[in-house]
Amino acid sequence: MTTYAVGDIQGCLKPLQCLLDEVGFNPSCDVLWAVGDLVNRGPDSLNTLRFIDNLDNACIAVLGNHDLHLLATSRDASRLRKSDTLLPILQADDRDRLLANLRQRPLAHWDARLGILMTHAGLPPIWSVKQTRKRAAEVEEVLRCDERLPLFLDEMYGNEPDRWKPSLTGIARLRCITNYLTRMRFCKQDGTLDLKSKEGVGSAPKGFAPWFTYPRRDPTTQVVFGHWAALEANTGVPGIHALDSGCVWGNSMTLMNMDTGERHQCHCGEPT
Ligand SMILES: [Mn+2]
Repeated sequence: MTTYAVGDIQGCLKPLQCLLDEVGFNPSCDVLWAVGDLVNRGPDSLNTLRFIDNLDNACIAVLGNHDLHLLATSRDASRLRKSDTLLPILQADDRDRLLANLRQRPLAHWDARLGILMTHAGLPPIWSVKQTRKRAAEVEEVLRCDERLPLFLDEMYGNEPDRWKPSLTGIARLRCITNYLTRMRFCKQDGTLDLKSKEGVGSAPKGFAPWFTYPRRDPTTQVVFGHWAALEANTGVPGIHALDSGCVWGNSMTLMNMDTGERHQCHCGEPT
């Protein structure tokens, strides 16, 4: 049994299948982790979602900001933006099943055997792994609750509050947790988020730094994450594994063997 992790797929099904073929992925004994943003911007989000669902227990995917955006557009299609490529999912015969399965997925996945935490954006330096899992579970509970989901989807957008406080309540608390786990890139030592800058580590606003450059609460814990294509799948920090290599932007997709650390890249999605 081998555990693999793949970066942001964003509807790029062909490179994903190419990588799985390359390593001889066997769903009856191997496991694929996906760091979230399964869908959007890329060419085939609908079949990507079907493919991931069909892997069943052989795939563990955490939710990214684009996956949450899909859930929000399914409630109100006027939220679709010009650059979104989500319409085929919303119009598919099996949309209800696909969206119901997506809602069940976690925001954080912890593997005690490997000592690795996976979230879409990373591990907030102000939180321990235990706190991160607990706070992720607060949002997961709402995603799975028919009564509470609509309000969350209506109110989840926004950059405020930009700093975690344990005293936060209600929708502000849920939005803040969601932003840390699905949108974080740069933050301050006290956890204050900057959610506007998207470029590489050199583009940090004054007083901010990439989240992974701060000492972490659990130094022996490894982290695997995506979301930040400008890092080109490299943080320079041992044990902090960035996997988004910007496949959807015409670059390669990255698959990592989490047991050996070996990385594979597929260039078949690149324009020829
Ligand atoms: Mn993302």
